[in-house]
Amino acid sequence: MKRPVILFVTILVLFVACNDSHHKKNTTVTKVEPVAVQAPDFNADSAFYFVKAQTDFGPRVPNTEAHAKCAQFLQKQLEQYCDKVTVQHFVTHTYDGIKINGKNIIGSFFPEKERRVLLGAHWDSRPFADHDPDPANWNTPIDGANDGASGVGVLLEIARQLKEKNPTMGVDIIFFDAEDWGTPNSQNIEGDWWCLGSQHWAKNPHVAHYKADYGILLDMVGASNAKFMQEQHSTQFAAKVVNKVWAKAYQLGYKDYFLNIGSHPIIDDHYYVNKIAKIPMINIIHQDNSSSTGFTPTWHTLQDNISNIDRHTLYVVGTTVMAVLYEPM
Ligand code: AHN
Ligand code: ZN
Repeated sequence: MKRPVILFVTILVLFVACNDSHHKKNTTVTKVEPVAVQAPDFNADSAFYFVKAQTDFGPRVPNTEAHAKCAQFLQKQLEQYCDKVTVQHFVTHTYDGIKINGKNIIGSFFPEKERRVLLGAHWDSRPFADHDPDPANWNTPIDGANDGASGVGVLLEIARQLKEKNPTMGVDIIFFDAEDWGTPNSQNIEGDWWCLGSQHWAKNPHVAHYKADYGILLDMVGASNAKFMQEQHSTQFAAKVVNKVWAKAYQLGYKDYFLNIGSHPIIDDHYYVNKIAKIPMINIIHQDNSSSTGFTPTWHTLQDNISNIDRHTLYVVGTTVMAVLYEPM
């Protein structure tokens, strides 16, 4: 080689070597820093598919064929992802005297571990659209895309992710049945008629002496621009869990969804889990103080269908819950 070429090659080798050592140094520095376990990426399309798969069965009203078929679907999905699946059958009756066959469907990761988190949503849908603007629909069952299916869809996607990348603690995903056969506003009937599945489970957990460190319930987590306020029973029973989840959402940039304001108490599945099973469980629920029902305008109407589900809201909720699961307890 001629001298200028040798010089050029020498410079090039030196440059590459220097650059490489610089690179290595950087890598080493990153490695010694304490790195939090990275949560896997929540897939919003997959979650949306899980919501639609449920509404495609039609309204999941207890004692109907759609309800039975959807139960099979949910059980099969959880069997693909979880270490153990338990289907808890129960018989109860509704405020209007109908005997129903209910199923709480539970998927567990690491059932042997003592430190656990309980995640829940209800999988049934309301038998009557009693808040529909058209009175002709007041006895028609609803799809419950948001009211029911959205929470279940997010949790199925979380189950799929947990199988791929195990968390350190045990996790139980519970799909409560018969949440939504509660008394219509128009009728003044006393009694605990909402949340029949969670009431049954709280009195008879699927595992004797079941305990969990904390719980998170998802209810109506699929509408566009959803607003999650700090629901009063959640802060009353599980303030630490509320703070943990809202802080994580803030850190992830979701302050427009998770508002730092309190809101009125809701009787929902988490209420009975707190009250009866004594597990501190919060409710991530979309409340809307500008509407007369306290919920979205589609609540308990025929408009609660798949066309009103927004993938991004599913993503925000799923990403937040998973980030909480993958951070140290
Ligand atoms: C009451 O209206 C008392 N509870 C609402 C719980 C609920 C119904 N969540 C979804 N649908
Ligand atoms: Zn409902």
